[in-house]
Amino acid sequence: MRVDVVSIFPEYLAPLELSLVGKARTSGLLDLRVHDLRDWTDDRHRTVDDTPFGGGAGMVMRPDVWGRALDDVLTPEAHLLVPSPAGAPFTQRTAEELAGEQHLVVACGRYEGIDARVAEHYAARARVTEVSLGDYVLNGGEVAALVVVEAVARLLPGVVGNPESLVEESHGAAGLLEYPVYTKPPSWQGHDVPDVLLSGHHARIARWRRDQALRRTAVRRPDLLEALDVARWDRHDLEV
Ligand code: 6GU
Repeated sequence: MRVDVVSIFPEYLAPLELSLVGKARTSGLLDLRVHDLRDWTDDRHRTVDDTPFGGGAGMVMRPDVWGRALDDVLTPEAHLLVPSPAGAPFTQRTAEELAGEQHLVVACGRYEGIDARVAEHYAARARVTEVSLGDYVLNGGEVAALVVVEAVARLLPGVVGNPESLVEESHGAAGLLEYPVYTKPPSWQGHDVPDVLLSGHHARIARWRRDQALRRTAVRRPDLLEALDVARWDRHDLEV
């Protein structure tokens, strides 16, 4: 997969050289290129923003600068992602869909955002999706670019060593939060690992994990439980 990230702070994307994503790049599974938006400015001050029409606080990123950048970076296959607190929620489902793309371009806005004509203009030429990480405000799209690239890259074949790690996780196929996990030592600071996990009883362990996942989800994310397919519940799920 090819990914281009355009930002006025390309150094913000440095963590993508580390860990699994870094390895995916050096092994050739991920062709990730980070660009400085100011390379497409044409004035001495390398200006990327201006005051908003209609008034108000803050600055808006200029469409002409973004236009030159995106004309250079977009390919006919590209899917353009624009991080924004006003975007559609970025979920595991979004990551799964994007993992099937050949080319992603992430346009990181700063200030009050990018002139709205940019998304409108490129929607005629490419798929354009505005994505939000959640209901809070960040200073710009760079952190979202980190999130999107990591969430998508780990779904590419060969990036995660053991593909089984991908199936049983929070927000995975079951639609539940993950159950709690434990390792050695069996007793630490007076806290003991639940006996069932030391029992070697695989069916009981699976039952316990399912119950824990359900309880956690009911307490922390009741919205996820409501969205669950009732047909996939079993009799034991409904016991208290
Ligand atoms: Cl994608 N961008 C910004 N600036 N703020 C956000 C966000 C994105 N998602 C949540 N808050």
